[in-house]
Amino acid sequence: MNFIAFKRLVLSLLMLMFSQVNAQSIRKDYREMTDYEKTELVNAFYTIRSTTPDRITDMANFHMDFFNYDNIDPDVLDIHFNLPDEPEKEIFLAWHRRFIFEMEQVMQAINPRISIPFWDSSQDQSPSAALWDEDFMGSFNSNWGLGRRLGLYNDLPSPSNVSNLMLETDFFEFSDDFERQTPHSGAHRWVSGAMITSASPRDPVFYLHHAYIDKLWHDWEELHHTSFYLRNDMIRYDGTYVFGGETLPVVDPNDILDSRALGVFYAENELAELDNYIISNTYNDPEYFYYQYTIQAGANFVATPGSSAVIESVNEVVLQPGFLAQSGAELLVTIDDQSSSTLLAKSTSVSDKREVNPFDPVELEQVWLWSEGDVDPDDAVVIIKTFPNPFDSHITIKLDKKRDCVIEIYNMVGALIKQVVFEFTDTLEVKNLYGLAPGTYVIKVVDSHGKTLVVKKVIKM
Ligand SMILES: [Cu+2]
Repeated sequence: MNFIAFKRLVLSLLMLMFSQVNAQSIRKDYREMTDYEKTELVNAFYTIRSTTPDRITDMANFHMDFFNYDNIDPDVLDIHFNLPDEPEKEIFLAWHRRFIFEMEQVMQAINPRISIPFWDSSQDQSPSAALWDEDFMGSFNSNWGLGRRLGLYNDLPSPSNVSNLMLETDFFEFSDDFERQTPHSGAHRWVSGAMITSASPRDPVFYLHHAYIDKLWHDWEELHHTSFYLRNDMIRYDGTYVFGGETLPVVDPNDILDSRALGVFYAENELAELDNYIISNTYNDPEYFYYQYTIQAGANFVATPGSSAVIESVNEVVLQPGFLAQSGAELLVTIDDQSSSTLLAKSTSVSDKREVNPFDPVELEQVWLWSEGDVDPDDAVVIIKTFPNPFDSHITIKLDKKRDCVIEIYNMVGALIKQVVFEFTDTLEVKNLYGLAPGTYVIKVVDSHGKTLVVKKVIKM
Protein backbone atom coordinates (compact mmCIF):
# COMPACT_ATOMS: atom_id res chain seq x y z
CA MET A 1 0.00 0.00 0.00
CA ASN A 2 1.47 3.36 -0.92
CA PHE A 3 1.57 6.27 1.44
CA ILE A 4 -1.42 8.10 -0.04
CA ALA A 5 -3.57 4.98 0.15
CA PHE A 6 -2.43 4.45 3.73
CA LYS A 7 -3.24 8.05 4.61
CA ARG A 8 -6.69 7.61 3.10
CA LEU A 9 -7.27 4.44 5.09
CA VAL A 10 -6.28 6.15 8.34
CA LEU A 11 -8.47 9.12 7.49
CA SER A 12 -11.47 6.96 6.72
CA LEU A 13 -10.97 5.01 9.95
CA LEU A 14 -10.88 8.32 11.79
CA MET A 15 -14.04 9.38 9.99
CA LEU A 16 -15.71 6.12 11.00
CA MET A 17 -14.90 6.80 14.65
CA PHE A 18 -16.55 10.18 14.26
CA SER A 19 -19.36 9.05 12.03
CA GLN A 20 -21.86 10.51 14.49
CA VAL A 21 -20.58 13.94 13.59
CA ASN A 22 -23.51 16.06 14.61
CA ALA A 23 -23.99 19.59 15.64
CA GLN A 24 -27.34 21.23 16.00
CA SER A 25 -29.37 23.87 14.41
CA ILE A 26 -32.97 24.76 13.70
CA ARG A 27 -32.85 26.93 10.62
CA LYS A 28 -35.85 29.11 9.93
CA ASP A 29 -37.07 31.76 7.54
CA TYR A 30 -35.47 34.97 8.83
CA ARG A 31 -39.02 36.35 9.18
CA GLU A 32 -39.54 33.77 11.94
CA MET A 33 -36.57 34.93 13.98
CA THR A 34 -36.94 36.82 17.21
CA ASP A 35 -35.34 40.25 17.43
CA TYR A 36 -32.83 38.71 19.78
CA GLU A 37 -31.81 36.14 17.21
CA LYS A 38 -31.51 38.76 14.50
CA THR A 39 -29.30 40.99 16.60
CA GLU A 40 -27.10 38.10 17.65
CA LEU A 41 -26.72 36.94 14.06
CA VAL A 42 -25.69 40.40 12.89
CA ASN A 43 -23.29 40.75 15.82
CA ALA A 44 -21.75 37.39 15.01
CA PHE A 45 -21.02 38.40 11.40
CA TYR A 46 -19.36 41.60 12.63
CA THR A 47 -17.39 39.76 15.29
CA ILE A 48 -16.11 37.13 12.87
CA ARG A 49 -15.10 39.75 10.35
CA SER A 50 -13.13 41.75 12.92
CA THR A 51 -11.37 38.68 14.32
CA THR A 52 -7.87 37.84 13.07
CA PRO A 53 -7.64 35.76 10.96
CA ASP A 54 -10.87 36.88 9.33
CA ARG A 55 -12.80 33.81 8.29
CA ILE A 56 -15.35 35.66 6.18
CA THR A 57 -12.58 36.98 3.97
CA ASP A 58 -10.89 33.59 3.90
CA MET A 59 -14.10 31.84 2.86
CA ALA A 60 -14.81 34.45 0.19
CA ASN A 61 -11.27 34.15 -1.16
CA PHE A 62 -11.48 30.38 -1.29
CA HIS A 63 -14.82 30.56 -3.10
CA MET A 64 -13.24 33.02 -5.55
CA ASP A 65 -10.05 31.02 -6.10
CA PHE A 66 -11.83 27.75 -6.86
CA PHE A 67 -14.94 29.13 -8.46
CA ASN A 68 -14.83 27.58 -11.91
CA TYR A 69 -12.01 26.13 -13.98
CA ASP A 70 -14.00 24.26 -16.60
CA ASN A 71 -12.98 26.45 -19.50
CA ILE A 72 -9.40 26.88 -18.36
CA ASP A 73 -8.20 23.56 -17.05
CA PRO A 74 -10.91 20.88 -16.82
CA ASP A 75 -8.64 18.81 -14.57
CA VAL A 76 -8.67 21.35 -11.75
CA LEU A 77 -11.36 20.60 -9.18
CA ASP A 78 -13.71 23.49 -8.70
CA ILE A 79 -16.98 24.35 -7.03
CA HIS A 80 -19.27 25.72 -9.71
CA PHE A 81 -20.83 25.20 -13.10
CA ASN A 82 -19.40 21.81 -13.84
CA LEU A 83 -20.18 20.75 -17.33
CA PRO A 84 -23.31 18.63 -17.74
CA ASP A 85 -21.31 15.75 -19.20
CA GLU A 86 -18.98 15.47 -16.24
CA PRO A 87 -21.19 14.63 -13.27
CA GLU A 88 -18.19 13.24 -11.40
CA LYS A 89 -17.15 16.83 -10.82
CA GLU A 90 -20.56 18.15 -9.78
CA ILE A 91 -20.17 19.21 -6.18
CA PHE A 92 -22.26 22.35 -5.99
CA LEU A 93 -24.94 21.36 -3.44
CA ALA A 94 -22.84 19.32 -1.01
CA TRP A 95 -19.99 21.80 -1.10
CA HIS A 96 -22.23 24.74 -0.18
CA ARG A 97 -23.96 22.65 2.49
CA ARG A 98 -20.64 22.10 4.20
CA PHE A 99 -19.52 25.67 3.56
CA ILE A 100 -22.43 27.40 5.30
CA PHE A 101 -22.18 24.81 8.07
CA GLU A 102 -18.58 25.94 8.66
CA MET A 103 -19.84 29.50 9.11
CA GLU A 104 -22.69 28.38 11.37
CA GLN A 105 -20.30 26.43 13.59
CA VAL A 106 -18.16 29.52 14.09
CA MET A 107 -21.27 31.51 14.95
CA GLN A 108 -22.46 28.92 17.44
CA ALA A 109 -19.13 29.16 19.22
CA ILE A 110 -20.08 32.81 19.78
CA ASN A 111 -23.69 32.09 20.74
CA PRO A 112 -25.10 28.53 20.66
CA ARG A 113 -28.61 29.81 19.93
CA ILE A 114 -27.57 31.13 16.52
CA SER A 115 -28.53 29.31 13.36
CA ILE A 116 -28.24 30.61 9.81
CA PRO A 117 -31.74 31.57 8.70
CA PHE A 118 -32.93 31.27 5.15
CA TRP A 119 -34.19 33.86 2.70
CA ASP A 120 -37.01 32.46 0.58
CA SER A 121 -36.36 34.56 -2.50
CA SER A 122 -39.35 33.03 -4.33
CA GLN A 123 -41.73 34.67 -1.83
CA ASP A 124 -39.90 37.55 -0.23
CA GLN A 125 -38.93 39.82 -3.10
CA SER A 126 -39.15 43.43 -2.03
CA PRO A 127 -36.06 45.64 -1.76
CA SER A 128 -37.77 47.15 1.28
CA ALA A 129 -38.35 43.78 2.99
CA ALA A 130 -37.19 43.41 6.59
CA LEU A 131 -34.22 41.45 5.25
CA TRP A 132 -32.61 44.71 4.15
CA ASP A 133 -33.35 46.68 7.35
CA GLU A 134 -30.44 48.65 8.70
CA ASP A 135 -30.45 46.54 11.89
CA PHE A 136 -30.47 43.28 9.94
CA MET A 137 -28.64 42.74 6.64
CA GLY A 138 -28.72 46.40 5.64
CA SER A 139 -25.74 47.85 7.49
CA PHE A 140 -23.23 45.48 5.89
CA ASN A 141 -23.76 47.09 2.52
CA SER A 142 -22.14 50.38 3.46
CA ASN A 143 -19.92 49.13 6.29
CA TRP A 144 -18.31 46.42 4.18
CA GLY A 145 -18.53 48.12 0.79
CA LEU A 146 -20.65 45.39 -0.79
CA GLY A 147 -22.07 47.56 -3.57
CA ARG A 148 -25.50 45.90 -3.62
CA ARG A 149 -27.94 47.11 -6.23
CA LEU A 150 -31.14 45.35 -5.22
CA GLY A 151 -33.28 44.52 -8.22
CA LEU A 152 -30.63 45.49 -10.80
CA TYR A 153 -31.42 42.20 -12.51
CA ASN A 154 -35.07 41.46 -12.03
CA ASP A 155 -34.92 37.68 -12.00
CA LEU A 156 -35.77 36.33 -8.59
CA PRO A 157 -37.42 32.90 -8.91
CA SER A 158 -41.16 32.52 -9.07
CA PRO A 159 -42.81 29.84 -6.90
CA SER A 160 -43.34 27.80 -10.08
CA ASN A 161 -39.63 28.04 -10.96
CA VAL A 162 -39.06 26.34 -7.63
CA SER A 163 -41.83 23.75 -7.92
CA ASN A 164 -40.73 22.79 -11.44
CA LEU A 165 -37.24 22.21 -10.14
CA MET A 166 -38.63 19.97 -7.42
CA LEU A 167 -40.20 17.72 -10.06
CA GLU A 168 -36.89 16.81 -11.67
CA THR A 169 -35.88 13.24 -10.92
CA ASP A 170 -32.25 12.89 -11.96
CA PHE A 171 -29.91 14.23 -9.30
CA PHE A 172 -27.24 15.60 -11.63
CA GLU A 173 -29.77 17.33 -13.83
CA PHE A 174 -31.49 18.70 -10.76
CA SER A 175 -28.23 20.00 -9.31
CA ASP A 176 -27.10 21.47 -12.60
CA ASP A 177 -30.40 23.20 -13.35
CA PHE A 178 -30.70 24.38 -9.77
CA GLU A 179 -27.33 26.07 -9.93
CA ARG A 180 -27.91 27.78 -13.27
CA GLN A 181 -31.57 28.73 -12.95
CA THR A 182 -33.19 31.55 -11.02
CA PRO A 183 -33.70 29.73 -7.68
CA HIS A 184 -29.93 29.91 -7.23
CA SER A 185 -28.41 32.34 -9.72
CA GLY A 186 -31.35 34.77 -9.78
CA ALA A 187 -30.87 35.89 -6.20
CA HIS A 188 -27.15 36.41 -6.73
CA ARG A 189 -27.94 38.62 -9.69
CA TRP A 190 -30.85 40.43 -8.04
CA VAL A 191 -28.75 41.45 -5.01
CA SER A 192 -25.80 42.27 -7.25
CA GLY A 193 -22.61 43.93 -5.97
CA ALA A 194 -20.39 41.34 -4.28
CA MET A 195 -23.19 38.77 -4.68
CA ILE A 196 -22.78 38.77 -8.45
CA THR A 197 -19.06 38.08 -8.23
CA SER A 198 -17.11 34.95 -7.33
CA ALA A 199 -16.40 36.73 -4.01
CA SER A 200 -20.09 36.47 -3.08
CA PRO A 201 -19.45 35.01 0.42
CA ARG A 202 -18.34 38.50 1.40
CA ASP A 203 -22.02 39.40 1.63
CA PRO A 204 -23.73 37.92 4.71
CA VAL A 205 -26.84 37.51 2.58
CA PHE A 206 -24.90 34.80 0.73
CA TYR A 207 -25.34 32.55 3.79
CA LEU A 208 -29.09 33.23 4.03
CA HIS A 209 -29.48 32.60 0.32
CA HIS A 210 -27.50 29.37 0.46
CA ALA A 211 -29.43 28.21 3.52
CA TYR A 212 -32.50 28.49 1.26
CA ILE A 213 -30.70 26.54 -1.50
CA ASP A 214 -29.80 23.92 1.09
CA LYS A 215 -33.38 23.73 2.34
CA LEU A 216 -34.66 23.22 -1.20
CA TRP A 217 -32.16 20.39 -1.69
CA HIS A 218 -33.40 18.93 1.59
CA ASP A 219 -37.01 19.19 0.35
CA TRP A 220 -36.05 17.58 -2.97
CA GLU A 221 -34.22 14.76 -1.19
CA GLU A 222 -37.29 14.08 0.97
CA LEU A 223 -39.24 13.57 -2.27
CA HIS A 224 -36.76 11.65 -4.40
CA HIS A 225 -34.10 10.07 -2.14
CA THR A 226 -31.65 9.85 -4.99
CA SER A 227 -28.77 12.23 -4.33
CA PHE A 228 -25.46 10.50 -4.91
CA TYR A 229 -22.01 11.88 -5.71
CA LEU A 230 -19.49 10.18 -7.97
CA ARG A 231 -16.72 12.41 -6.74
CA ASN A 232 -15.93 11.74 -3.11
CA ASP A 233 -13.61 14.58 -2.27
CA MET A 234 -14.33 18.23 -1.65
CA ILE A 235 -11.75 20.98 -1.90
CA ARG A 236 -11.32 22.89 1.38
CA TYR A 237 -12.73 19.77 3.11
CA ASP A 238 -10.13 17.33 1.81
CA GLY A 239 -7.99 17.23 4.93
CA THR A 240 -5.33 19.61 3.58
CA TYR A 241 -6.81 23.04 4.18
CA VAL A 242 -5.64 24.91 7.27
CA PHE A 243 -7.39 27.95 8.70
CA GLY A 244 -6.21 29.69 11.87
CA GLY A 245 -3.90 26.78 12.69
CA GLU A 246 -6.72 24.24 12.44
CA THR A 247 -6.94 21.67 9.66
CA LEU A 248 -10.47 21.52 8.34
CA PRO A 249 -11.92 17.99 8.36
CA VAL A 250 -12.25 15.57 5.46
CA VAL A 251 -15.83 15.50 4.23
CA ASP A 252 -17.21 12.93 1.81
CA PRO A 253 -20.19 14.54 0.06
CA ASN A 254 -22.07 11.24 0.29
CA ASP A 255 -21.94 11.48 4.08
CA ILE A 256 -23.95 14.70 4.10
CA LEU A 257 -26.74 13.92 1.63
CA ASP A 258 -29.16 14.24 4.54
CA SER A 259 -28.91 17.61 6.28
CA ARG A 260 -29.60 15.78 9.57
CA ALA A 261 -26.12 14.27 9.25
CA LEU A 262 -24.98 17.75 10.28
CA GLY A 263 -27.74 18.14 12.84
CA VAL A 264 -29.47 20.68 10.64
CA PHE A 265 -33.27 20.89 10.67
CA TYR A 266 -35.40 23.24 8.63
CA ALA A 267 -38.42 24.80 10.30
CA GLU A 268 -41.29 26.16 8.30
CA ASN A 269 -44.68 27.72 8.96
CA GLU A 270 -44.13 27.90 12.71
CA LEU A 271 -43.19 24.24 13.05
CA ALA A 272 -39.79 22.59 13.58
CA GLU A 273 -39.82 18.80 13.39
CA LEU A 274 -36.85 17.09 15.00
CA ASP A 275 -36.51 13.48 13.93
CA ASN A 276 -34.02 10.72 13.09
CA TYR A 277 -31.20 12.23 15.05
CA ILE A 278 -28.89 11.15 17.84
CA ILE A 279 -27.49 13.83 20.10
CA SER A 280 -23.74 13.32 20.21
CA ASN A 281 -22.21 16.64 21.35
CA THR A 282 -19.46 16.25 18.78
CA TYR A 283 -19.35 19.97 18.13
CA ASN A 284 -21.54 21.60 20.75
CA ASP A 285 -22.05 20.83 24.38
CA PRO A 286 -24.88 21.21 25.11
CA GLU A 287 -26.58 21.06 21.72
CA TYR A 288 -29.07 23.88 21.41
CA PHE A 289 -32.32 23.69 19.49
CA TYR A 290 -33.95 27.07 19.55
CA TYR A 291 -37.11 28.16 17.76
CA GLN A 292 -39.73 30.62 18.94
CA TYR A 293 -42.67 28.61 17.53
CA THR A 294 -43.57 24.94 17.94
CA ILE A 295 -40.79 22.39 18.24
CA GLN A 296 -41.94 18.82 17.79
CA ALA A 297 -39.44 16.09 18.70
CA GLY A 298 -40.23 12.48 17.86
CA ALA A 299 -39.51 9.63 15.46
CA ASN A 300 -36.07 8.47 16.53
CA PHE A 301 -34.88 11.66 18.08
CA VAL A 302 -32.60 10.20 20.74
CA ALA A 303 -30.70 11.65 23.68
CA THR A 304 -28.13 9.00 24.64
CA PRO A 305 -26.52 8.53 28.08
CA GLY A 306 -23.98 11.26 28.72
CA SER A 307 -25.35 13.51 26.00
CA SER A 308 -26.49 17.01 26.72
CA ALA A 309 -29.02 19.17 24.91
CA VAL A 310 -31.42 22.07 25.31
CA ILE A 311 -34.68 22.30 23.39
CA GLU A 312 -36.03 25.77 23.83
CA SER A 313 -39.11 27.43 22.43
CA VAL A 314 -41.00 30.57 23.24
CA ASN A 315 -44.33 28.85 22.65
CA GLU A 316 -44.44 25.09 22.66
CA VAL A 317 -42.32 21.94 22.68
CA VAL A 318 -44.15 18.72 21.83
CA LEU A 319 -42.52 15.39 22.64
CA GLN A 320 -44.01 12.69 20.46
CA PRO A 321 -43.79 8.89 20.34
CA GLY A 322 -40.35 7.94 19.11
CA PHE A 323 -38.70 10.63 21.16
CA LEU A 324 -36.26 8.96 23.50
CA ALA A 325 -34.19 10.38 26.33
CA GLN A 326 -32.14 7.53 27.78
CA SER A 327 -31.16 7.56 31.42
CA GLY A 328 -27.99 9.52 31.95
CA ALA A 329 -28.90 12.00 29.23
CA GLU A 330 -28.97 15.61 30.26
CA LEU A 331 -31.89 17.16 28.52
CA LEU A 332 -33.49 20.49 29.22
CA VAL A 333 -36.80 21.09 27.51
CA THR A 334 -37.84 24.59 28.24
CA ILE A 335 -40.28 27.33 27.37
CA ASP A 336 -38.79 30.73 27.32
CA ASP A 337 -41.30 33.01 29.00
CA GLN A 338 -41.84 36.03 26.79
CA SER A 339 -42.74 38.33 29.61
CA SER A 340 -39.69 37.69 31.73
CA SER A 341 -37.25 36.98 28.99
CA THR A 342 -34.93 39.07 26.94
CA LEU A 343 -35.14 36.64 24.07
CA LEU A 344 -37.80 38.49 22.15
CA ALA A 345 -36.24 41.83 22.85
CA LYS A 346 -33.36 43.37 21.01
CA SER A 347 -30.11 42.01 22.31
CA THR A 348 -28.38 44.09 24.93
CA SER A 349 -25.12 43.46 23.11
CA VAL A 350 -26.25 45.61 20.21
CA SER A 351 -23.34 47.87 21.09
CA ASP A 352 -20.95 45.17 19.82
CA LYS A 353 -18.48 46.76 17.51
CA ARG A 354 -19.91 47.21 14.07
CA GLU A 355 -16.77 48.26 12.36
CA VAL A 356 -16.66 50.00 9.05
CA ASN A 357 -14.40 47.53 7.33
CA PRO A 358 -14.81 47.66 3.58
CA PHE A 359 -13.40 44.92 1.40
CA ASP A 360 -10.89 45.76 -1.28
CA PRO A 361 -12.69 46.20 -4.58
CA VAL A 362 -12.98 43.00 -6.56
CA GLU A 363 -10.74 43.10 -9.60
CA LEU A 364 -12.53 42.91 -12.88
CA GLU A 365 -11.12 39.52 -13.71
CA GLN A 366 -12.78 38.13 -10.61
CA VAL A 367 -16.18 39.37 -11.60
CA TRP A 368 -18.60 36.65 -12.51
CA LEU A 369 -21.82 37.58 -14.18
CA TRP A 370 -24.00 34.70 -13.08
CA SER A 371 -25.38 33.00 -16.12
CA GLU A 372 -29.00 33.64 -16.78
CA GLY A 373 -31.42 30.79 -16.64
CA ASP A 374 -30.28 27.52 -18.09
CA VAL A 375 -27.78 28.92 -20.56
CA ASP A 376 -25.17 26.64 -22.00
CA PRO A 377 -22.20 26.41 -19.67
CA ASP A 378 -19.96 27.12 -22.61
CA ASP A 379 -21.18 30.68 -22.34
CA ALA A 380 -19.35 30.85 -19.07
CA VAL A 381 -16.84 33.26 -20.55
CA VAL A 382 -17.51 36.84 -19.70
CA ILE A 383 -16.47 39.70 -21.90
CA ILE A 384 -15.84 42.54 -19.55
CA LYS A 385 -15.30 45.14 -22.21
CA THR A 386 -15.01 45.48 -25.96
CA PHE A 387 -13.43 48.72 -27.07
CA PRO A 388 -13.58 50.85 -28.95
CA ASN A 389 -17.00 49.95 -30.25
CA PRO A 390 -17.61 51.14 -32.91
CA PHE A 391 -14.00 50.37 -33.79
CA ASP A 392 -11.71 51.71 -36.45
CA SER A 393 -8.25 50.19 -36.92
CA HIS A 394 -8.15 47.84 -33.93
CA ILE A 395 -10.40 46.26 -31.38
CA THR A 396 -9.61 45.06 -27.85
CA ILE A 397 -11.63 42.51 -25.92
CA LYS A 398 -11.16 42.15 -22.22
CA LEU A 399 -12.16 38.76 -20.79
CA ASP A 400 -13.05 37.91 -17.20
CA LYS A 401 -9.90 35.81 -16.86
CA LYS A 402 -6.89 34.54 -18.74
CA ARG A 403 -7.47 31.80 -21.29
CA ASP A 404 -6.10 30.21 -24.42
CA CYS A 405 -8.40 31.18 -27.22
CA VAL A 406 -8.91 32.17 -30.81
CA ILE A 407 -10.74 35.24 -32.04
CA GLU A 408 -12.60 34.95 -35.30
CA ILE A 409 -14.16 37.90 -37.08
CA TYR A 410 -16.99 37.23 -39.52
CA ASN A 411 -18.90 39.55 -41.77
CA MET A 412 -22.67 39.49 -41.78
CA VAL A 413 -22.89 36.88 -44.51
CA GLY A 414 -20.83 34.56 -42.37
CA ALA A 415 -17.48 34.74 -44.18
CA LEU A 416 -14.42 34.47 -41.95
CA ILE A 417 -12.45 37.69 -42.31
CA LYS A 418 -9.74 37.27 -39.73
CA GLN A 419 -8.49 34.79 -37.17
CA VAL A 420 -5.99 35.46 -34.36
CA VAL A 421 -4.68 33.00 -31.77
CA PHE A 422 -4.06 34.10 -28.17
CA GLU A 423 -2.17 32.25 -25.45
CA PHE A 424 -3.27 32.52 -21.85
CA THR A 425 -4.31 36.12 -21.76
CA ASP A 426 -7.37 38.11 -20.77
CA THR A 427 -6.65 40.96 -23.19
CA LEU A 428 -7.32 40.12 -26.82
CA GLU A 429 -6.23 42.80 -29.22
CA VAL A 430 -6.82 42.51 -32.95
CA LYS A 431 -4.95 45.10 -35.01
CA ASN A 432 -4.81 46.27 -38.61
CA LEU A 433 -8.53 46.32 -39.21
CA TYR A 434 -8.66 49.61 -41.17
CA GLY A 435 -9.13 47.65 -44.41
CA LEU A 436 -12.54 46.39 -43.32
CA ALA A 437 -15.58 48.02 -44.89
CA PRO A 438 -17.76 49.96 -42.44
CA GLY A 439 -20.64 47.89 -41.11
CA THR A 440 -21.56 45.16 -38.67
CA TYR A 441 -19.30 42.20 -37.90
CA VAL A 442 -19.51 39.24 -35.59
CA ILE A 443 -16.67 38.39 -33.23
CA LYS A 444 -16.39 34.84 -31.95
CA VAL A 445 -14.18 33.73 -29.09
CA VAL A 446 -13.33 30.06 -29.50
CA ASP A 447 -11.47 28.00 -26.90
CA SER A 448 -8.47 25.76 -27.56
CA HIS A 449 -10.79 22.76 -28.06
CA GLY A 450 -12.68 24.58 -30.79
CA LYS A 451 -15.76 25.31 -28.70
CA THR A 452 -17.44 28.64 -29.27
CA LEU A 453 -17.44 30.56 -26.01
CA VAL A 454 -18.85 33.92 -26.92
CA VAL A 455 -20.36 35.56 -29.96
CA LYS A 456 -20.66 39.31 -30.09
CA LYS A 457 -21.74 41.91 -32.63
CA VAL A 458 -19.38 44.82 -33.26
CA ILE A 459 -19.52 47.80 -35.57
CA LYS A 460 -16.79 49.12 -37.86
CA MET A 461 -16.82 52.88 -38.34
CU1 LIG B 1 -20.90 29.34 -4.49
